[in-house]
Amino acid sequence: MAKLISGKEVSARVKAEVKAECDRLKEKGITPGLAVIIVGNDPASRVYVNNKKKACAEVGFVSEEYALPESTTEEQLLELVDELNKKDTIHGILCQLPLPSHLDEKAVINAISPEKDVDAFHPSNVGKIMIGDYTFLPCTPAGVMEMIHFSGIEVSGKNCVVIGRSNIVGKPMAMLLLHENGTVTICHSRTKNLKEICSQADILVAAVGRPNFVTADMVKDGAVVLDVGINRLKSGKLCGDVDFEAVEKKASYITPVPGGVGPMTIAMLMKNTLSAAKAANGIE
Ligand code: L34
Repeated sequence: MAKLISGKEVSARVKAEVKAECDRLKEKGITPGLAVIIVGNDPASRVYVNNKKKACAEVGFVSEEYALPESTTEEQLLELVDELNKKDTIHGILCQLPLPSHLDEKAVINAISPEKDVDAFHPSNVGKIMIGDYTFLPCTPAGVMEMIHFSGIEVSGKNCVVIGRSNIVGKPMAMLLLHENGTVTICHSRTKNLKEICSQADILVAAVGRPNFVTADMVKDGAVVLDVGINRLKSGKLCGDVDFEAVEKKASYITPVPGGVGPMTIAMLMKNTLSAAKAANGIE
């Protein structure tokens, strides 16, 4: 039976560290500030943004929410980003994705000042990650790495398989595992022999966006299984990409959904915002 890696527990530890550092910054008169932009009425985005605001309050940051209507034009959105880029009290800017389809996500990401890009989605931050010289790590992959470290799991020399190749999760996830000397394979919708490749994995990361995609026959005995998926079933129930009940019987470690990678994403966002506030004030 696998050990559960609790995102609730690990994220609480990360947030406690961030809070302690935030308290020290406040003694110097600095309060980290995060601006969160949300466009339209996506109910999942609403939940995630609320959780981000709650985390800011927990660690002592100021958060500003910019909730824009579905009808917002690209020009209006870029204007807001520009304003926030110039605002001294704001150290991190995040535009919650996905955006309504008439808005160009790339244009918005490119407009955010790389110093305030706490998602690490800007091409200049993506490039820095590629060469292993970074200020910010993208929150979800960084959260997965934090769970691996917390559990004392060694990545070096391990077969790591990432299912999914998105810019937000799959690609940077593979890069972070590679930086720790994992032997990394990225699988995607065109991959042949998916089951064979996955069942060789010592560390398996699922970021597909399909409920129960990873079944027990795809998992090696004793593998570490990290589930990035958050799928909403018709019943309203949340589930990951992994068939949890069957896979937990084979894996050595597994992350749950909810209460797994999701809370870690938010904790790492707090960590990035703290780093941005420190950098903006010439600290470290
Ligand atoms: N710009 N867009 C930007 N940055 C991000 O880092 C994100 N992401 C993803 C979607 N769009 C984004 C998030 O914030 C996914 N994501 C995210 C954040 C928080 C949670 C899940 C995904 C989360 O709090 N999950 C809870 C359950 C929440 C619920 O009840 O729905 C959990 O326990 O998994």
